Amino acid sequence: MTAPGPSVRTTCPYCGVGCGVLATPDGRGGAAIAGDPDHPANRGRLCVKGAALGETLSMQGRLLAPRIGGAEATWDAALDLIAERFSRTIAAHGPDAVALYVSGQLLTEDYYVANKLMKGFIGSANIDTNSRLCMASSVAGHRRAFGTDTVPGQYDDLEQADLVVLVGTNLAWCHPVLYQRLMAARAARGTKIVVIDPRRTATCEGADLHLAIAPGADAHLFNLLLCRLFDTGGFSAAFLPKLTGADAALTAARAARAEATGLDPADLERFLALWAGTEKVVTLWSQGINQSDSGTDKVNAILNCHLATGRIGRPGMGPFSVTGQPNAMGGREVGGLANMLACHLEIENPVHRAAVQGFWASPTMAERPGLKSVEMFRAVEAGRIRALWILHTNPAVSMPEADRVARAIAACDFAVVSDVWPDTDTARRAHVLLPAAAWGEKDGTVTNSERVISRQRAFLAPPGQARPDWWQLAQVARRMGFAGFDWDGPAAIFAEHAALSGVAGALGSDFDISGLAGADYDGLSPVTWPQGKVRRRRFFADGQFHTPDGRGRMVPVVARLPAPVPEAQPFRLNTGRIRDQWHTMTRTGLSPRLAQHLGEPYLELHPRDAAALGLAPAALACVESPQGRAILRVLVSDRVRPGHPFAPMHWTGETGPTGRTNALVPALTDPVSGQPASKSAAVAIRPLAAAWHGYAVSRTPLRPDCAYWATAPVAGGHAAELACTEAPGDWTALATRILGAAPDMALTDRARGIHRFAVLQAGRLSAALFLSPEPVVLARGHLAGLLGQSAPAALAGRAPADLPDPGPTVCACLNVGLNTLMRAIAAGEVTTLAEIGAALGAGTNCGSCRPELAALLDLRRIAAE
Ligand SMILES: Nc1nc2c(c(=O)[nH]1)N[C@H]1C(S)=C(S)[C@@H](COP(=O)(O)OP(=O)(O)OC[C@H]3O[C@@H](n4cnc5c(=O)[nH]c(N)nc54)[C@H](O)[C@@H]3O)O[C@H]1N2
Ligand SMILES: Nc1nc2c(c(=O)[nH]1)N[C@H]1C(S)=C(S)[C@@H](COP(=O)(O)OP(=O)(O)OC[C@H]3O[C@@H](n4cnc5c(=O)[nH]c(N)nc54)[C@H](O)[C@@H]3O)O[C@H]1N2
Ligand code: SF4
Ligand SMILES: [Mo]
Repeated sequence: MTAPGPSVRTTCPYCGVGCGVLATPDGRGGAAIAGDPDHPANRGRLCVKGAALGETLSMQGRLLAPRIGGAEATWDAALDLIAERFSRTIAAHGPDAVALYVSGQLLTEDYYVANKLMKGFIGSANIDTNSRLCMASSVAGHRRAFGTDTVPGQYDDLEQADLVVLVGTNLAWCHPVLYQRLMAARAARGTKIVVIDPRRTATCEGADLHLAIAPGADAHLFNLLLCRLFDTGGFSAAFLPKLTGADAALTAARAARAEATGLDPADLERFLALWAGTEKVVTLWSQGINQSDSGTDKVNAILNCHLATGRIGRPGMGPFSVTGQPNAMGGREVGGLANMLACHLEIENPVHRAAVQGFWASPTMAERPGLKSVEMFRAVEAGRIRALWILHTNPAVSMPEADRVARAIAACDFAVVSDVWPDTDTARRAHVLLPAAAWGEKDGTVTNSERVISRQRAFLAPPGQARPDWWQLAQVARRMGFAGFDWDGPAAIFAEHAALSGVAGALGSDFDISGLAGADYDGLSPVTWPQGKVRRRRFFADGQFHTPDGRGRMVPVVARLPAPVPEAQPFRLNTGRIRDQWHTMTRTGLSPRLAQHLGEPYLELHPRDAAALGLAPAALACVESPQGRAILRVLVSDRVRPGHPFAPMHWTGETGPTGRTNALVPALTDPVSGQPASKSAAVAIRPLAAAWHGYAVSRTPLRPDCAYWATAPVAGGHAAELACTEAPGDWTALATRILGAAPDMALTDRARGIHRFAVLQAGRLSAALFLSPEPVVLARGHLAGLLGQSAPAALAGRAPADLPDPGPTVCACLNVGLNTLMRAIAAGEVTTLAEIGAALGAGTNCGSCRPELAALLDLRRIAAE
């Protein structure tokens, strides 16, 4: 254990904003977390997830040693076995019979080693990454337009712009600190903000205009914009000579239809006029554009507008694809996608291949792109890939057709998983499990959305035998007999990567950080690339692109709409993120504070759909597609469009086995990028005929194995929501099974069909269960708070009269609940954000909940009108 120490400067392990964090170890395995005031991304700010990092450093349940076939093993035994099985498979079936599936959360150094091993030494490009599910369409769009995968701009462009268009992005929840910077700029200089999203998200609270676009119609919208720009003389006479393809792009754009966007003509007109009439415009997007079966075309439809007007690479203007994961950008730099090489070089280019092979002094070099993630897991299923190593990602949850992917992993001849937990849905299916050092225990670098490279630094010792991912990969490479994998630490790997980027820079690559090859790695301050012969903050204002003729390419985009939903699955399911959870919840899922915001897998459904389906608020819906099935809690809300419900992607076999959204999502991919369309699964919805609903709390983990269940951490224990379609013969036996112990107290209200049970230990409440024929209404926070208390009054299930139920948490930092806020608003005690902050504290710390607070005030205002 590390002694209480001085603060360590590191970088947040969550989103691509890449905030600097100051971590101060407490000497007991934990650390105090604060924003780094000197980091250029956040200047001391953190969002609620970043602020709660200290609560997620738990060691409980960590994978502490390698496991082979479920039994603990030594590192030597595990690494020898992997090397032997990989070598044997390659000898018998060729290099394409093995694969690595990696992650945009790996550090650049880990990623570099994985890519070098696979492409240069195994000689296959069967290395793909979860960035395929995330950024692939933007990468492909950038490469088509710019000749290279380059994000032209910087975060301060958002602060200098007069118009910021947020398309297919819920920035307020997914890139909260960047959103706060934008809101501050708006307050200071009146930036106009347009949000384009079929849903009315929290991001819309700070917008001047929300375009609730028909799902998938974005290319129509931006093609209409391109036409408007041309027709009003908006194409730049100075910039057009630097481009090719303008005529073809315009011709294709002429086919766009205003009706396809589903927008009110006046709103559409307002948007077109605003964009056309504002020089300083940033168009920022993420998964609402990328995750589509025509995502690459949508990206190019946006890029075309910025290219045609020359609004690119100058302060306050440009197209901006924000990365999701903390090192999605670093992964693109090392060439971690199956169709890239290294340092933005191209795998199909023989000169590029020869240069990289020469630098690596490697025996071979992959000559063609490898399998992209969906194809990769299909090849695993078909037995064409016989040895698979998954690092730092949880595809059994996050891939489309997730049930099928889970089965493929389980059936693979030899599956290795490197993770920090042994029980993830993916790890549970592996033959060999390798314990990885987690955030805070390892060193390396990450690159954020604006191309700033920052250090992650260790401030805790890795537990047990956990080792960093780069070390695991290098050890296997050495045991396979490969030279060039004997680094003594991440600094040496970074230096090699930087040196290789110099070779790439000489071949014309924009990614050149050779100036950092000899840098003081330990002391490295956040730095923007490129850092080679060229050093600059923005790209392309000069009209110099990385295409063969040096000109930027406008790509003709024929706007398509997603295929209509079939009659049998009449709803189009949109999926995505919630404010306080990260992906498959393996870290954020540990924090009671973060579980309070939205604690259960849910289906956001328009009131009209809910009424037609006979689904009341808080009922359970059974959602089905040809791929699979999920049961979700109904949240009735007019924030979604009719026919287009939304469900979060986060719940897993561990936290809510029937709430796994990707069980429903088909593996429909973009033909150019291979990125799956994760936002438009055709589904059928019907009410789940639940015989009873339940709510349980327990000091020990709950795995109740009911038709529907989902767990969440609470202070001092665990909670679970439950439901079943059949009434049990014996309620006490049911309670015993769910709580893992026979109840000491039981209370039955036969008239209402309500059963209450409590398990006591030494007179203190150790578990409780409420069962009811209707969704359980009780003060959950109050009940969970009684765990460990000597008050069996818990069975009342109601907060005492002098202690009003605060309701679901809105402000997670200061723990202010919805009921508390609504009471104060209804009483007229607070009428503005500032007054809420002053009276209740809500919204005054990280600010992530400010859009929701503003929405509550709006509700009140609308009700009063
Ligand atoms: N809290 C939190 N933050 C995160 C993450 C997390 O797990 N939790 N993950 C990080 C990662 S890896 C990523 S990639 C980013 C993702 O960040 P975002 O892309 O902002 O997040 P999503 O919720 O996936 O989707 C964004 C929006 O796209 C909208 N959308 C769906 N279909 C369409 C469409 O056809 N057109 C348009 N215009 N919009 C559409 C959805 O309604 C949704 O609001 O977030 C990062 N930040
Ligand atoms: N339906 C739907 N599906 C989606 C999306 C969507 O919007 N809708 N979004 C997609 C996107 S954009 C993304 S990025 C993916 C994300 O999906 P995943 O990458 O699958 O999700 P994570 O939960 O981030 O998985 C990270 C894993 O790494 C483990 N881990 C943590 N630290 C370490 C470490 O240091 N080393 C190692 N080896 N392991 C570690 C964690 O415990 C966890 O199991 O999901 C995609 N799937
Ligand atoms: S915005 Fe929040 S999650 Fe993203 S890097 Fe910053 S603190 Fe971390
Ligand atoms: Mo992502």
